[in-house]
This record gives sequence, structure tokens and C-alpha cells, in this order.
Amino acid sequence: MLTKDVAGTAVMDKPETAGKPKAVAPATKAQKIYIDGQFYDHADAKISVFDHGLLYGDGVFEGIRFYNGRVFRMEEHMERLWESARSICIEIPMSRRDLDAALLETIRQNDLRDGYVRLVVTRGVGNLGLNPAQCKRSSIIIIAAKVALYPEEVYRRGLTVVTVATRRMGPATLNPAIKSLNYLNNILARIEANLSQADEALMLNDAGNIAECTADNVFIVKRGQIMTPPITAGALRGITRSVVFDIAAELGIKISEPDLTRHDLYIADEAFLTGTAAEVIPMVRVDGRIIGNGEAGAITTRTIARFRELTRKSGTPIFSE
Ligand code: PXG
Repeated sequence: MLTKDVAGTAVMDKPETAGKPKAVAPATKAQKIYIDGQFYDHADAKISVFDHGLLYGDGVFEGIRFYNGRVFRMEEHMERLWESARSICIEIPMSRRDLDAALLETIRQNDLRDGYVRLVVTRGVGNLGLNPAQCKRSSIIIIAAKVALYPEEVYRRGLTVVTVATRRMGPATLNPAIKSLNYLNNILARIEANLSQADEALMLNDAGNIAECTADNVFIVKRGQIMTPPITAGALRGITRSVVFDIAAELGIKISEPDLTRHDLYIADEAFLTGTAAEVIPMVRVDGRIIGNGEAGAITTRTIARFRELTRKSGTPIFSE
């Protein structure tokens, strides 16, 4: 059974936990996969076992959605990819313009108007030592696929979240602001959530403040104002997170980034999560407590509605219009 994850990448065969929202499995596999300038069939899309992306999780990635023939917030995703790569000294072996073109071409090759793109840049082929100096050229992989969506009901009913013992790494270890291929910290948290039969894991930082969930940013609403942890608390600078800032400005809702504790969440009027895969989704139960009245709140509902409008109406065109 699939979890909320996208693109058929997170198929789980284990028994589904009770009450967990079930995503709909995508019916088809990606047809044409881009690797370093060429398109391959699904079965032939392979990279070397000596790629440090595999051997060490050494690389960066983006998960991007496209809606109605347009790539949503493409520029922001590309910006973050190039910044993640720069931060860990990976040289992307093509121009920004050519990479943009490759992304759009991959979607066209798969003849999709709505879906998900996984853009991966690996350190490249090296030897069995971890030294990246051994790797001559990084590799680029682009996979476009249909997206596995949460059922609509989940956007009304909301998610159940549990705080996990696994702490979000601090910026002094592996900075969570880098969207790297090394996701073990998040995966360990996700395993804890699965074992607790929760939909998501709330991750705290070493100070005990809220950082984020395993693939989503966390928001609370209190007295008509929206709050989300600062990036320095160990959150990814989520693109969906930044869209919520835009929506709040538009709707005249105050939004701020204070350090937040579990207490703040427990006493919040509303709470929601944001991410490319989940979009904007209510969080109604945390650690056995009910948030607010246990349903998607008014501000959350307005934010979801406006977010959907933006996904339908804005974005970089994939096909010539
Ligand atoms: N925190 C973490 C750790 C993430 O990985 C977000 C927050 C939300 O950021 P965006 O930019 O998406 O609003 C993410 C996003 C997947 C998958 O397949 C994961 C993400 C995005 C897309 C797909 O698990 N992570």
C-alpha cells in the first residue's frame, strides 16, 4: 500500500496502519527517463553502482509538481537545487537554462499534464572511497510520473501526527536546509511514525523546538495568526511553505517564524503541513491530543483553496501555447 509519497517511489508492502490515509497508486510507470542528456525506457534507466549518490547518498534533489500543463514554482525549485549543489560543492555539468529545458522536455516525453518530477543530481562515479575528489562528473536524472494523491477526504479530515524520538539534525551536522540525497534522518523518523500508526512524524531539534515533519513543513494558527518554525530550527526552506507566506500576505493574515514548542502545537487553534507531495494538509491530532476542534480550521481551509487556485492558474508552461 502506498503512503502519501509521490510518483510510485514509496510503495510499501507492509500492512497499512489503521486510519492511515491511503494514496491512490499511480497506474502507469514513467515511460521515458532522462539520464545525462538521453532518454531511456523504464527498464533501461540505470546508473553505475559506483555512483556516490548510491554509495554515500552524496547528491541533491528536488521534488516538483506540475498541474494543468504548467510546472508549479519551477524557478524556486531550480534555485534551491542549484543552491543545494553549490553548498556541497557539486558542479552541475550543464547550464541552468539547459537543465530547465531538460526538465520540461522530460515531462513532454512522458506526455503528462499533471504529475510529479524527481530531479536528482548525484556526485557521479567514483571509487569505493568517500572522497568526492574521485568523482569526475556528476550525473543528472529526471523522472516524470503521475502523482499518487491523498484522497480528498483527508484534506477535510486531517492527519494524525506523532512526535518521534529521532531529532532533526542540526545545521552543524548535516544542514537540513540542503536538500541532499541523504534522507536517513527523516526515514528513521518516518519508521517511528509507521510503528506508532501515525500519518507523519513531528521532528524536534536538539533544543526541543519543532523543526518539521519528514517531508513537510509545520504551521500552526493561533488567534488568527499563522506561525511556522524558522529555517534555523532545522526546517527545509519549503517551496510550499513560501507559497503559504504569499497567500497569508494576500489574505491579510499575519505570519511569523518564532521558535515553536510542542506546547504551542497542542494549544493551537489549527495546524497544517505543507509540502510538494501533500500540498497544504490539515493536522488534527498530535501525540493523542486533538488540535483545535479536531477538524480543518477556517484559515487552513482558505489556505488550501487559494493554494489550489494558484496551482491551477500559475506556473511555467510545459507545452507551447
Ligand atoms: N521538509 C523536508 C525535509 C522535505 O523533504 C519539505 C519539508 C517541503 O518542501 P517543499 O519544497 O516540497 O514544499 C520537504 C519536501 C518525497 C518528497 O517523495 C519529499 C519532498 C518533496 C517531494 C517529494 O518524499 N520533500
